[in-house]
Amino acid sequence: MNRILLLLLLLAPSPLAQAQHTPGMAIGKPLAARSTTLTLTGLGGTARTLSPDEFKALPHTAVQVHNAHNGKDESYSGVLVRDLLALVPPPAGSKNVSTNMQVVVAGATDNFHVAITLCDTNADCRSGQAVVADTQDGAPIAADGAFKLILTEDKKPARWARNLQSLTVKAVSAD
Ligand SMILES: Nc1nc2c(c(=O)[nH]1)N[C@H]1C(S)=C(S)[C@@H](COP(=O)(O)O)O[C@H]1N2
Ligand SMILES: [Mo]
Repeated sequence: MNRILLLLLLLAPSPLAQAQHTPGMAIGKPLAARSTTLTLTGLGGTARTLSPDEFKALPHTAVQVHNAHNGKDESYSGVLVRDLLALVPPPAGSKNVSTNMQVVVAGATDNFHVAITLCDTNADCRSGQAVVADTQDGAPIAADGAFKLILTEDKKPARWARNLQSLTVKAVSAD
């Protein structure tokens, strides 16, 4: 009798085993918390944190991309990084920094970071677009977080950031 009970206990799915198989969790990707807010920080430290609802209210752009990583064509809608950075302008009277020497560091919840340049965000400089997407195929982005950085026309999605939670403008120096 006790043996049967023990057997049943061993066969019963443990909470730990269930946690390892949460539906929607991508296999093969490291565990990352789902991003739920986006913090924008401009030169000089002006900062603003947007909730998904505040983000949704901003003008959106639709993009069609080929994801070379999974071989699929994907459609996203989101806000141009350029428009987001316009929400955190440098304080009046701050030192002028050449646009060539400003980078935008995108941060994700799993501590993935990628730096893009202001040229990457500027339609007058680069034909590809830099967009923070909040929907994919018309639905809120699920497993990849509330926000995902997409750079169209990159050959690989290596600069795309899932679970994006911050965009920080930084001035870099030549030495
Ligand atoms: N948050 C986060 N985003 C990330 C990464 C990561 O490790 N963490 N890896 C990057 C790299 S190197 C690639 S190739 C693509 C892979 O995206 P996918 O697994 O969604 O196809 O995501 C990019 N974005
Ligand atoms: Mo990659």
